[in-house]
Amino acid sequence: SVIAPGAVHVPGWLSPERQRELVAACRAWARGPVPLRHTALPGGGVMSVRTVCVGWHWQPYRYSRTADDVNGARVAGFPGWLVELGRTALAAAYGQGGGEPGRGYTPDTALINFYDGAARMGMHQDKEERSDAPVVSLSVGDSCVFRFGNTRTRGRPYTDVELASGDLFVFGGPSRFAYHGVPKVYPGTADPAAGLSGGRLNITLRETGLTG
Ligand code: MD3
Ligand code: FE
Repeated sequence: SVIAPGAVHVPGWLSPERQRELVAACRAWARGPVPLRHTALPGGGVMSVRTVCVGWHWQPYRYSRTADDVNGARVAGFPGWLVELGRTALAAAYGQGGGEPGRGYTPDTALINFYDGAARMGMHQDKEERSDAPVVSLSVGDSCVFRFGNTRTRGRPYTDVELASGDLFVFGGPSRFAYHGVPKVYPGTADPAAGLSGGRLNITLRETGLTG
């Protein structure tokens, strides 16, 4: 369903098999070359979510190829099957045109966030990318409240949407630079078939617009 212009929610898009494959891939990335960890913030705090990146490493507030704020290692390469998954997701949300005729979607980074029952993500915009290509979000495991706001302030007006295991959400066009966050996770709501024993996994695919 369309939540706002360019923001499309497709509940249950990932099959249980696809969810298990994603969980397995994320487990492997979480072990290295850069480990899953709480991202350190410039003010001295840490995010409650744990994150690992593929393709490009995100740290507040830039992308690099090496995880200079973690262990200095070069991040894992972005696999071709994840590009294909991104394109299929875009087609499912926007239709076969992909929303942007004449231009292929080629995500080159994935941010993988793991939420335990207490983890949250405050309202923020994603502005580090040098591209206005859509962001593809895939959820696995426990359900959560996803808060989708506006492009001007982190406060109201916003819309709360429940995201469950297997859901696809695409944010393009005017929604690409909207404030958004995750104010609550519902522990114990995951479908065991997804292969996660607890918590919530969110994978976002993006085009950084960077080269090198
Ligand atoms: C709307 N992640 O990684 S996914 C993030 O569930 C992030 O882990 C949340 O916000 C999560 O930056 C929300 C949905 C999402 C992701 C990126 C967006 C919505 C977005 C970028 C622009 C607009
Ligand atoms: Fe975000």
